[in-house]
Amino acid sequence: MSHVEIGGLSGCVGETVTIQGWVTTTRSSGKVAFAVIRDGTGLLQCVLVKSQVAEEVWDRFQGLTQETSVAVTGEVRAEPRSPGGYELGLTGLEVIGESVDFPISPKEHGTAFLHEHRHLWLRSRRQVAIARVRHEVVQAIRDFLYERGFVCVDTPILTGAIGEEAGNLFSTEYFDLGSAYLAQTGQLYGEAAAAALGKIYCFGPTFRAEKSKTRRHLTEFWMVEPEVAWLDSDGNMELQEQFISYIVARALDRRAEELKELERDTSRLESVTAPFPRLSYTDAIAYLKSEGHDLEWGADIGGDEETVLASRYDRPVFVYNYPKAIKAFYMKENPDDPRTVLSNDCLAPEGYGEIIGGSQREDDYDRLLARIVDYGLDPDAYKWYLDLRKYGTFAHSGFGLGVERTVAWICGIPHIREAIAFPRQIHRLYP
Ligand code: NSS
Repeated sequence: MSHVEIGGLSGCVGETVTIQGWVTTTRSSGKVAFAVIRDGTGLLQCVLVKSQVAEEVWDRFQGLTQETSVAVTGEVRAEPRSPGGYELGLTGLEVIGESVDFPISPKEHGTAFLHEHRHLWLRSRRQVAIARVRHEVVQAIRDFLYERGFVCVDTPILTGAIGEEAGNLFSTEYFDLGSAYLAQTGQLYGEAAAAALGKIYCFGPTFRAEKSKTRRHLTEFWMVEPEVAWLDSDGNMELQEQFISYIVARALDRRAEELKELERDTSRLESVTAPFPRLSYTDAIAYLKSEGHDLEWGADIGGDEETVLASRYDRPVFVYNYPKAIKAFYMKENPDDPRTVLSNDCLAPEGYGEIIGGSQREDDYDRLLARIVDYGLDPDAYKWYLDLRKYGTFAHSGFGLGVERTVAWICGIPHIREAIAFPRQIHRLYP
């Protein structure tokens, strides 16, 4: 007799094994009883025949409730009609931990209630499916970059200067050195590392004190940020479309079961292949105006407008070369139109909006210094960053892909907060 995982039962048909897990559902006819057990690797139906087991095992079985943790022993049988394809002819049952009145029953619960019980809600089938898709996305990100020779460089979370914009910083006291900020991005450090290693990426949690309560915003989210020396803005978009296509293909290939559990229309993902359509900001504004949207050149493109633009295509679309005034200080001025910068957003279809922001970086010392001053930032805090333009400046570009937005899109879930195990939002710090 041995302890095995449900996911590993294929080699155990005919053997007697013990499985440890949690009870999801039970039913009994009086003579035969069933329980579905899950252990994180799969689901297993256990069958118990009253006349064939000791009385105390039968009685204990009748007392099982949702989420009781158990060790079940029995013979493994192939059973194509069962979830997972196997069944356990139960002969032994040990209750490890009771579960009285588990708060999340199969009936419908409100969103607020579910989020209050996020630590338990994670066990539900949909949430498990989302977690597995997320895991695949993260692994695909790392594999793609590894295969292409990118070096992972971990950048600091406590930082001394603003990375992205002043409006949504979290700050904390830092000993005698004044304020430290939780990183909004690892990019600036990534640029330094790109000068050492050529192609790098950083991948970690990033923080934005977003006051907005939209379905696309978290205050803590995970971002992967590749940074590449000697790459221009066009090459940057090519890298992005290959990256996204690879991630989506991996999820389709390896997480088909989970996407089915989530009832995702995967035909909408199958069309996600490079190249992606490209639309200049100027053309995007012209199109939106022609569709009756009330916005002028220079305005930011909001979530609703992103949805309108993206819904024209069956795959993500790039909007490139935004006005300088609405973008971050580090983006390179467009030599063909100095009102704009060499930047791009990548908008996912089906209303998911911006999943990537990227740009070519300003590589001229004087221009960058002027931008830093223009944005009201303290040049002293960026002395090290300016050094990158002083000692062997180099054309370089990079981008940041938001993991939760990407996962929400691939899973087809309406709100980003289910794409991370414990979401942090303006009104949520518990659990
Ligand atoms: O602000 S970004 O557009 N760009 C950067 O941070 C650059 N420093 C990236 C770079 O070039 N290395 O954010 C990038 C992505 C954006 O497209 C979203 O997918 C995601 O990060 N993002 C967010 N996800 C969830 N919640 C919030 N608040 C959020 N903000 C950005």
